[in-house]
Amino acid sequence: MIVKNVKDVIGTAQEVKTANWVSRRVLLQKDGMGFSFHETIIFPGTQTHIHYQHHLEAVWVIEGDGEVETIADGKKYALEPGVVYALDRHDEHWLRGGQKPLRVICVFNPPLSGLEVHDGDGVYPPALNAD
Ligand code: 9YT
Repeated sequence: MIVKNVKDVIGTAQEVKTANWVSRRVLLQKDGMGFSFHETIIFPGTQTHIHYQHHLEAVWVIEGDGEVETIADGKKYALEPGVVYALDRHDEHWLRGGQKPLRVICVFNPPLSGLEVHDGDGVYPPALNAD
């Protein structure tokens, strides 16, 4: 059995930071679960273009506030604790932080290897994720 604490990821290579968010990737491809499992904090007032063309992602909001907008239809969904969204169609979207840090738990299938950040099109590459 694998037992980890997110505190042990902070400050390591498994904590990936950008201008808009920090992601603590607690379970990764190397853990052999078939998914990766992250705690992510979206910074207030930020806007991130995301399009996971090679992954499915589910997101569970734990605290804070924000908004997700699907680009194909312009629909906006308020994010608050308890909300779950799943990008079951590789949905291209905007992710916006609100007034307070937005803390979410994310699952990626296939799993991330650990180092990924979004490219200019909001994509994580598949090449790092070959099992
Ligand atoms: C919710 C979301 O997609 N945030 C961007 C970062 C991502 N969750 C990650 O790499 O952990």
